[in-house]
Amino acid sequence: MNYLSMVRQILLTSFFTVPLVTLAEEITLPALDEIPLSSTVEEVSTGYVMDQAGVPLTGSGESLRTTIAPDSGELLKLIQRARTPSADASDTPNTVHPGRPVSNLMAPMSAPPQYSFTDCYPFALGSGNTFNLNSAQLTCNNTYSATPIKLDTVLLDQSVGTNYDLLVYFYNHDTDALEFMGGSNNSGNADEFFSVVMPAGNYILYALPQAGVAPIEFVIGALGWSNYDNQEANENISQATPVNGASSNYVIIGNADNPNDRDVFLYTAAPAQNTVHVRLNSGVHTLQVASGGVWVDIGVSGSITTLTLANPGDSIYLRVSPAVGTTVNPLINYELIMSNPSAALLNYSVVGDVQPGWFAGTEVNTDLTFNGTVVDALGNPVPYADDVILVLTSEDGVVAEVANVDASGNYSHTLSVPACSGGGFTELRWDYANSICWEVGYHNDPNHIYTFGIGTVGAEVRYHHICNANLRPSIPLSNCN
Ligand SMILES: [Ca+2]
Ligand SMILES: [Ca+2]
Ligand SMILES: [Ca+2]
Repeated sequence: MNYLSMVRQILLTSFFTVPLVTLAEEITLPALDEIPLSSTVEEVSTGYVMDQAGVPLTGSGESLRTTIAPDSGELLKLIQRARTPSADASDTPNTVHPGRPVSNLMAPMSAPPQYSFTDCYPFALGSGNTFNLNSAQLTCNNTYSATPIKLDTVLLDQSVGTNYDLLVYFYNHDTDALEFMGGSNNSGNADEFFSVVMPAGNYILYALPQAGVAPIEFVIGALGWSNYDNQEANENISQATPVNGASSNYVIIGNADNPNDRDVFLYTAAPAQNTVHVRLNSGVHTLQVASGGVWVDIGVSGSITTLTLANPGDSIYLRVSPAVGTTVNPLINYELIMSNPSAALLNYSVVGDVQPGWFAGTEVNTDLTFNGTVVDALGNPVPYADDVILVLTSEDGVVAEVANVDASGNYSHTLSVPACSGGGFTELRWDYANSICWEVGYHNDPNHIYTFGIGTVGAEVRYHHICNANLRPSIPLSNCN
């Protein structure tokens, strides 16, 4: 299909927030036939997610089927500029200067060349092109970035009866290939949004007509962001980053690269798992879960929330957004944990602070240290598990603490034993390491108990509380016991 023959009248107004650099070379793009669309919006389950008490999580948030809402200042500015044209470029933006050198001195030395494209209308990042057409026809739009960016593309304000879709391509300056990056194909005249991380270079945005009755009006344009995290782009459920509870547990470090940024994750539970532990650490981000067709806020930052799925192996969408009322700073990271529950402790040890090997059993003066790794039912480490309970008892009371578990599921946590008080008794103990006899003073009950486990579960184990020890070098091994 040669779409050029379809062009009858185009009234184009292009708005530049920064001047376009000199165009070094004009490229003729290949004809577009049967363009693949891969960005259909997924239908999310309308099932409910339950909290720990089994109560469905519900809220009055926005519907899941909307993509990013144009609610940021940046997008609103873009739309506003497009709505209030100040000049009429009248189909003349493609001035060709073959052979002229690139003069983009602001770009790094390694920046790819910037091109113009035959019958393609340029726009600067942060702006867009406004079209008013007499017939439904494909329009080509191009822009450029000297560095890799996350590109937020939009196709907005389609007139009644118009249905255009948005297609985004990267022009590969090394291979001359036009690489399809994705797009958006909402029905009717609904706005189209598509975000994608782009290499440095030239970007082509097509507005592809599906229906239209003159006058056909719409705006197409893009914003660019440099401070994106390695999870991008994942702005909505159709672009969700997949994570699989059967494979691993997750600690995601991310940021909000702009006020529109939404980081959406599709978590699929392992086949036998019907609970998911989630935790967001951040003072400037909000965590939500899709439940019953809306986004529902989850809990307090820094604490684990247990979500109960309707069925084992179900999938849920989780979304991190800039918190309402905060100023977006891409340099402030959040930490999102998604994991199976704790199921077992591996490689554990309990170590007293009396040199091991001196005496029989676990002997403690003031400190007892618990070590180990928390794993889920599949044997994967559970990051930041909050349910490893350590308990010890003595005549002076019970000490119970929750172990501090790190991102790798490991813990090394020391409990302080209540100091010796009241009565006691002494025994002679041979120190095999140093071949010498000690007179050891024990707390009056020699059989103190420690337990450890997940939740309150734990085997009872004895330890011996040493209050003091004095050398008795004159007593031989035969008498030292
Ligand atoms: Ca559409
Ligand atoms: Ca992000
Ligand atoms: Ca995102």
